[in-house]
Amino acid sequence: MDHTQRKYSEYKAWLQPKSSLTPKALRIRADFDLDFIHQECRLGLNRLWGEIKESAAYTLQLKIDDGAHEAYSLTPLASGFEIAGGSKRGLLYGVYRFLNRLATGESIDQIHERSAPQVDYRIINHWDNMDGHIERGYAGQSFFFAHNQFDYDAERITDYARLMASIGINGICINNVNVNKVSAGLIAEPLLSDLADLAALFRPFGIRLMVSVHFDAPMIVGGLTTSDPLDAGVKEFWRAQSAVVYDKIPDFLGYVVKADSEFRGGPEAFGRTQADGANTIAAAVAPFGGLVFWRCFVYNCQQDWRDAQTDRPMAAYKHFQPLDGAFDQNVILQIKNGPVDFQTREPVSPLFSSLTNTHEAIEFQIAQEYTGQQIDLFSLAVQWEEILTTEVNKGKQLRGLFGHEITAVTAVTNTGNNMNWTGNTLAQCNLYAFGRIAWNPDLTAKELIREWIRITFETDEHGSQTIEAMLLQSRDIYENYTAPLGIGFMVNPSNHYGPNVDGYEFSHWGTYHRADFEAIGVDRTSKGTGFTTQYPESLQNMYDHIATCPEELLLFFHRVRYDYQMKDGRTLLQYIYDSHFEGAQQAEALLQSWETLENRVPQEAFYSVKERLKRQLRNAREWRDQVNTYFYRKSGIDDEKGRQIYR
Ligand code: GCV
Repeated sequence: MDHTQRKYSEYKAWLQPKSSLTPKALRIRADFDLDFIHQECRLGLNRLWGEIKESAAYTLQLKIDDGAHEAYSLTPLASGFEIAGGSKRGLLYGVYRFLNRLATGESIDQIHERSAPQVDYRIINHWDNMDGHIERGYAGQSFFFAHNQFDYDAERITDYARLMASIGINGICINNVNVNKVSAGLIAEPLLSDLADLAALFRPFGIRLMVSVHFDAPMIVGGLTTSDPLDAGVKEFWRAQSAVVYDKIPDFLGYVVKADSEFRGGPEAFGRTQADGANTIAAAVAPFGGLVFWRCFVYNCQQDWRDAQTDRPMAAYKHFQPLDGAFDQNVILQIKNGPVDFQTREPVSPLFSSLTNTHEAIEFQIAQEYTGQQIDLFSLAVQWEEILTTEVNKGKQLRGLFGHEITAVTAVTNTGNNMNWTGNTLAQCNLYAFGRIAWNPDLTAKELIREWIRITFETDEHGSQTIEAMLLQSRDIYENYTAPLGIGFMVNPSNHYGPNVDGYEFSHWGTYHRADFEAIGVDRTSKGTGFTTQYPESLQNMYDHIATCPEELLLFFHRVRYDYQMKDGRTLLQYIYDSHFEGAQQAEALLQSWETLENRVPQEAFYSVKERLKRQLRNAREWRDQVNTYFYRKSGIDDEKGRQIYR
């Protein structure tokens, strides 16, 4: 990347210079041994205010106090300001938070905050392959790898590390969970030394690296004839190889493992349990304080569509719930937020309410695989707020498990080597929001979106209100024109963008809507596949009964006739027609709103977002017409309002 690119405003993301702020003359003083943080603070103030004017009359004091490890406090004093952290990392977070609050336009003396994260591990997962291609990547190629080796620009990595640390991220897994023969070698030389060099760039920012490992590494890397986790040679391989890794990178965070999933090897291939597999690897990293993030995305991806008994959302619970309590202390089960796969609308995975003796990580997807691929606008903060405030047990919300059962928050990132990191500049908001909710799940979508707009753009009232309204509505709009009421999928197979109502209907992936001439959906109640029985009783009852099931999840839980009367009196079919017509209209309104922002946001961002909103509109119309025509052809029932449905 050349230096002219770094000048683009979108590259700076939420760490923007500001011309409208009033600088304050001050002197920064730091305790002994805080040079790096001092330098970050100075750099940040210079960015916001221009060159700092020194004044002995006002002191910005940076210090370590006796607070919790990652906690910080921001306190205005009589003639100065104090940023304190429970450790260097806590102090660094305090400095970034202070700078971000200044960037929103707050004056120093209004800034008063004490904060500590609710979970210890806040992690970004890259699905970067070593050939440079990113699985489900919508923002270019990897900025870590190319041509099956490390290939990065150290300055960009430093900028990335700062961006991530500024929102509280403390762990990054750099490679795809679908590990291949090349990336399996990341835990051995010669790649390991390169990994150590990369880890050194992240270290000052308090970010520890992880890699995804291949379950069959004992065979691929170690040359053994088995990967059976109970085999003595296999255990020794993991122990010895991990010792080599930790010798090179003492603060290495650990491994992510996708096993027995989508054609990956795993313990079940050897007649062993998920716990046998996870514990063998965990035992190898335990002496070094390492962790194993063991993914629960385990299901039969070779299902016969004729088989109506097997119900994919039930799979993770079936594999893992019976093993509650059987995992070692340094194993964290990494569970996708929903039981299927990052759809526009799903219930919360029943594993969260049913594992009580196991460390859990919730896995979100910032990459918009099924939610518009960073072309269509989709504010994930809105979706995450709903997920986090969903009741999971006896009135307790999912976010109430943070810091207890849930000890880590992870997400598949939406970044790549595009100059603006995320392809769509507005998708930076999702990355920002992720870090912030991982730190504090009580933040609302509205707060997060506002904060992001204020630190990212220097625009007028109309500009910020327009962007805020667009982002806040974006999730409902996308949902309106795509698959209705939690039914999911209906996307083009493989690339997962654009409509294809029956695209997955006769495939082996276990994702069926089973629409016929009078009804649609899978009965997942206790009288159907039994999926609802995986929830605590009160939730089971709520989901079981069509009258109490949240309407937005109607087609996730129930098989419903097209003439079923919705709460507002419309039939299900009419609801589908209406929401699709409305969604396409709303997509048009998004474009019109954005067009009013010319000269109110940086030019590159204006044109690139506009281009994407045009593509979104084409996509929305295609979804509207394909979905409406599909249901018209199935049901033979006209739209009550006589709008155009193609025959
Ligand atoms: C990395 C979905 C995606 C896959 C992904 C998988 C996973 O199936 O389509 O690309 O693989 O999830 O989360 O492991």
